[in-house]
Amino acid sequence: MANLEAKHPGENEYLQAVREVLETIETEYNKHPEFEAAKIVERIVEPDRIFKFRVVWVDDKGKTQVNLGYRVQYNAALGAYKGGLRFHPKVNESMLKFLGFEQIFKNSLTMLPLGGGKGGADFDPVGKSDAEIMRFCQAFVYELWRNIGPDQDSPAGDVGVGGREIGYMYGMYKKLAREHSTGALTGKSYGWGGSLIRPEATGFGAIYYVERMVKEKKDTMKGKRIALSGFGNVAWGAAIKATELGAKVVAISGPDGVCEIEKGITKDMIDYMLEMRASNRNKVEDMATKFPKLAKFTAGKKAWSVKCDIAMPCAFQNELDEKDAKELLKNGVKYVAEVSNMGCQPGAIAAIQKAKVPFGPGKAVNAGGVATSGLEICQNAEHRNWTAEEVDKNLHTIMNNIYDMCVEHGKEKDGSINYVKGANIAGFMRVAKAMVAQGII
Ligand code: 2IT
Repeated sequence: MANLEAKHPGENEYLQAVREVLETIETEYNKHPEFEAAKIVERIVEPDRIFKFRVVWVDDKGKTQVNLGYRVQYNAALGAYKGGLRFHPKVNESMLKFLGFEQIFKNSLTMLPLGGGKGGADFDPVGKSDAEIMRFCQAFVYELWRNIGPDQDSPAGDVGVGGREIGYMYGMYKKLAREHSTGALTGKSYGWGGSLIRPEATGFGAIYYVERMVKEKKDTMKGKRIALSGFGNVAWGAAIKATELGAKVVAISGPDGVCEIEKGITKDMIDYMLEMRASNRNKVEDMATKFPKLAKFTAGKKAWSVKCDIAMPCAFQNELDEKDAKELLKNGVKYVAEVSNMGCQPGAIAAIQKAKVPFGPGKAVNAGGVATSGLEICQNAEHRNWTAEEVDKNLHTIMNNIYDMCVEHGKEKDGSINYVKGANIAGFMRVAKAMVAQGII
């Protein structure tokens, strides 16, 4: 860590993600002299390569705009690079390196042949018109297309990139590459290469994992109060499945504040989340404006201020801090599951674990998204569409398997389960063994 800090000063998100993994795998790692001999840790913490490029486009007023685009190809021991694209004004190399690093282990946990990667741009979709989004996406792919492909690197969505953006990028990719029906990008819409259930997959997978955490305590999802942060694709999928299982989503949030939904979110409200995202306004207050009798908006508050049994950060890294964790614990939270990548700060995780409240880490809980991207690539390769039931069944099996691996590697002497340690060790071992077997490259 000292070497890395000296080499990459100020890359805080990246250093945070690496530290968490190294701390939890250390004991297990030291049992394997072959890892040390092949310098697996020193190799795995550095990306294979990073593409960094200028993206130039013209806005609706005819003005030239310049952004920075990136693709971090992190580790290909298990397969072609795979991971989302994030469009957000705060995107920088450190953020994408942390996300790419996490993606290696997450993809490993799915047991699919997926390497780790991530990318994006410092482009802010908030307030942009549809035409501006299209021009930006086209300009982004114009630069990146030679470095992606189903057997090379397959991007998908992340914060700020959903079905619409993938559509524009895929259209441009096909035009340039003259390739069709490919898994060069995933998260495509159904009908032209997309997989059913991919939009729901991150949220569904997260709830499948949480259901196992709840069952582990001989408890039930029925009637549980769930607080979700955000109102994007991930929170949307989680809200659908949680409601289906009889739980009550009592809070969603946005950068502007929180909407408290005392009676639990309804189907109409879940559907409206999609419109809120498509509007590019990024305001959760819109839910309370549309459903004034059901949702109460409070400006400046987080979802964690609402009393809940299960807290699920679904928005952005480091969104839940130690103070939030203490507030949740004071209000009797029973389970915390990170759905955003690195959604909880280290102090928050420590406080939750110290209180013996089960804590599920993002790289395990949210792996259903990339897993279903992997299933989309399978469908593209065999020129076939699976039914929603087939995809969902595969997703559920993968999430159960991930849960089992986390328990196997995370069981402590006192019988409690350290899901963070379990996920990191299980994810790491598969990659490390593959790297040793494939030689010094
Ligand atoms: O963080 C993630 O796993 C994603 N944004 C999805 C990546 C993917 O390739 O589906």
